[in-house]
Amino acid sequence: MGLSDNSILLIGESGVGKTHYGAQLLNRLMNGSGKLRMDGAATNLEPFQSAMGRLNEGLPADHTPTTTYVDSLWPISDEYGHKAELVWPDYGGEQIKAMSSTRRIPAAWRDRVVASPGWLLLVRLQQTRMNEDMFSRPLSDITGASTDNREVQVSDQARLIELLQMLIYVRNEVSTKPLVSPRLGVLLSCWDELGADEFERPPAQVLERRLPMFSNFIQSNWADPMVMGLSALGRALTPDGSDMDYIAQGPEHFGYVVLPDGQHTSDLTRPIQYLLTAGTLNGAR
Ligand SMILES: Nc1nc2c(ncn2[C@@H]2O[C@H](COP(=O)(O)OP(=O)(O)OP(=O)(O)O)[C@@H](O)[C@H]2O)c(=O)[nH]1
Ligand SMILES: [Mg+2]
Repeated sequence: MGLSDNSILLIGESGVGKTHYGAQLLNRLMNGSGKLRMDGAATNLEPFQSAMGRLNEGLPADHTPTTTYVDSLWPISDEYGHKAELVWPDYGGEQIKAMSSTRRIPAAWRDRVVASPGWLLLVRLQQTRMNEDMFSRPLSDITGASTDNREVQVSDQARLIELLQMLIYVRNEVSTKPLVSPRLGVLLSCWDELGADEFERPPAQVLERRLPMFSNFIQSNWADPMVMGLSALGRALTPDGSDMDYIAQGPEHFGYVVLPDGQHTSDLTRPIQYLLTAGTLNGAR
């Protein structure tokens, strides 16, 4: 069995929170209070360690350089002693946007897409625009509104759908039935940025409200897509001044995951546990 059997393909454009989640997740794994914990020596921790250092000072970490790609190897085990080797990447999110806009997938990415049994897509709703299109208004309203030479942009929902379609295509999944493999998880990141009316809702409902076309796409193409919420930090941090609570209590006391039923838990390992459960972790093979 290759290591890649337990890799998670973490997919997220720039600024969605990949690095901060990685740092907080690593911290939780090492503290061992969640469903999954570190079980052995992890390697390639540099990108996350520097982010953890910043969080310890109550400050946010930096944007990851565009060309960076690092795979960190984390040997983990669950509460029943099942072991897995998690391959957790950190990279500049522009690589994802470039794939969408050029419709080209670099060879290294292609291998990851083909090999990984689980895809975890991070979407930050605050960063996605809901364009007016024929799904939100009658077509006649829209075509009447603006006229000549308008720049046509693909909506954020359409871009996310195209991205997943490209990845499915590369993987050569030709079945007409909803996909069972790869498993798909959608994590709505920076959940703390949502308004009070959405904060307590189940994540799948929020996704359906905000990105209805994308939500339909994943529900009809995957047999059992997971949708969860994530606030890796629990609140916003700013580079202008240290968050004193972070310094006093430590970053491990902040951050939560919103489970499919809308419940909040401080166990940041839950989305990973969920994605791996159908694979090797529970001894299915
Ligand atoms: N409010 C809030 N902000 C967050 C959270 N997680 C990350 N952020 C902020 O979101 C911004 C982007 O987070 P990163 O983790 O750097 O995003 P990334 O996906 O690694 O981005 P690239 O490195 O550019 O690919 C940073 O300014 C963080 O402070 C969160 O849970 N809540
Ligand atoms: Mg980053």
